[in-house]
Amino acid sequence: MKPTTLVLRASMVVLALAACGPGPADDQVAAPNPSMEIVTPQDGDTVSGPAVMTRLLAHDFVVVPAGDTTPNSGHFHLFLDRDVSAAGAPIPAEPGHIIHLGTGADSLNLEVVAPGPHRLIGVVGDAAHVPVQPWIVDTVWFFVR
Ligand SMILES: [Cu+2]
Repeated sequence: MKPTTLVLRASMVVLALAACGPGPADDQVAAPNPSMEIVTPQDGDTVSGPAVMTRLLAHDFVVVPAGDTTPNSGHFHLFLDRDVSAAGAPIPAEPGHIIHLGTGADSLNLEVVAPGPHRLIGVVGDAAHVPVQPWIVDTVWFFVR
């Protein structure tokens, strides 16, 4: 048997084992693949102002209050018509524009949003408000009439 054939056969065995999924003796847990979703408003929505309700959804991570260091967790932040802040530094706060959902909430009523087009970016930050890396973000554009 040629060495290349051996390597190919060995990788096929590895692939076959990986495809079997967890067995009774397999205590490995799949690595989390966290993401977030801005459910409301949806991208492209036109909504009545001035108050705009936002609802957020966490996929494959735990939403906790700021300061909670549970592994694979974080809290939501909203950037309304602002670019996201730098990686590696705490997210600032700017009333009406950069908002921490530090209680672990997954919804927020933006009380005064001017008529016109808006961009809303959701970012998950860690216990110290630093954006989780790799980024957990979602962006929607919406219009307030
Ligand atoms: Cu925060």
